[in-house]
Amino acid sequence: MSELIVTHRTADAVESAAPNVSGAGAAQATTSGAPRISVIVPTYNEAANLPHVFALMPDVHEVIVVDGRSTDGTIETAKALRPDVKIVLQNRRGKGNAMACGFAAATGDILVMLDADGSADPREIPRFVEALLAGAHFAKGTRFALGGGSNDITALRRAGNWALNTAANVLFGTRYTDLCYGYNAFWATCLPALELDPSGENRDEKNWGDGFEIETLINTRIAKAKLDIREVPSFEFERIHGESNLNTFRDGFRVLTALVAERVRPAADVVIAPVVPAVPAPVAPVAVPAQVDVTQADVTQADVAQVDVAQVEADVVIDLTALELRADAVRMAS
Ligand SMILES: Nc1nc2c(ncn2[C@@H]2O[C@H](COP(=O)(O)OP(=O)(O)OP(=O)(O)O)[C@@H](O)[C@H]2O)c(=O)[nH]1
Ligand SMILES: [Mg+2]
Repeated sequence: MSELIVTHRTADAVESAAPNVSGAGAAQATTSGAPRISVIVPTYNEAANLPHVFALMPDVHEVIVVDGRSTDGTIETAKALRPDVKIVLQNRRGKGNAMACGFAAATGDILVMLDADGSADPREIPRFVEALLAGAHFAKGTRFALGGGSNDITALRRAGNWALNTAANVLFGTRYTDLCYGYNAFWATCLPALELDPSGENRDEKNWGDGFEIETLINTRIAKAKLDIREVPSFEFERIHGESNLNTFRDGFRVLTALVAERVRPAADVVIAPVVPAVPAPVAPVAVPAQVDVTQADVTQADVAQVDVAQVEADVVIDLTALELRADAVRMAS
């Protein structure tokens, strides 16, 4: 299982002070207790790649596969690999529509966007969660920061991404380094600011926003809502099996169009409450070794209740399930 280096405890629930907050999940900016993580995985003929992707998945609240009428047994493979997987059938075409349908079906506090082709490493999920627990609304993956990288991107796509990224930063006052990268995570409370529309009858076509421009729509709408954005270094691997669905010029043009359209489109009429960074609660100190590896099997609530979080916070390596136990213990202690 992947490990999460805990530097922050989950925040207590906070009520939004904003009068015109609306939409699902808008009542509070963060969650009480350990956050539930929903991983949304869009799939179009990814049966051969799912064994690799699922094998690296950390312990999460739910994995949602949003399928776009695959013909290679993607859905059956997903169910066989992970009986608890949630399958969502998108109602139109395109990755953007798949993501909107997946977000709408998610029940977690944190939504993680994860490609199914083996290019995104699920073991990086804790990094994204950590940025969100530290106070970000939106944790944006980047291949162009220290610790990130790619062995998939071509020189042409790198140049195109750079140009579009620069345009986005000029138009929206952002400091993104990797506009066209789809590995991101955000608090579910931010969904109203994204104004995605997964409604409507089944149709074998795309609406505007249903294609690969989805990431640009999310990045720009998050910026327009003035939310807290933090970049997270990420390494992109080569697609393992199958063909890319992205067309460099056609989809690059959709991204450019999205930048212009979003610049003139007003921001969503919602206010998303700030994320309260997790802070340590006062508990009785105990002596702890400099480096403690904690696994789910090792941790009991009684153990956790005695730990001086402030003292060991930087040194404790703990997995996601243990984080949940710790949050319970903190609530019991306070
Ligand atoms: N449900 C659904 N998923 C899609 C659709 N198009 C692409 N995907 C998925 O979205 C993810 C990203 O698509 P890719 O084809 O890998 O495109 P990309 O990663 O942007 O481009 P590459 O760098 O060339 O791989 C993959 O998991 C695809 O299976 C679609 O129309 N519907
Ligand atoms: Mg890909």
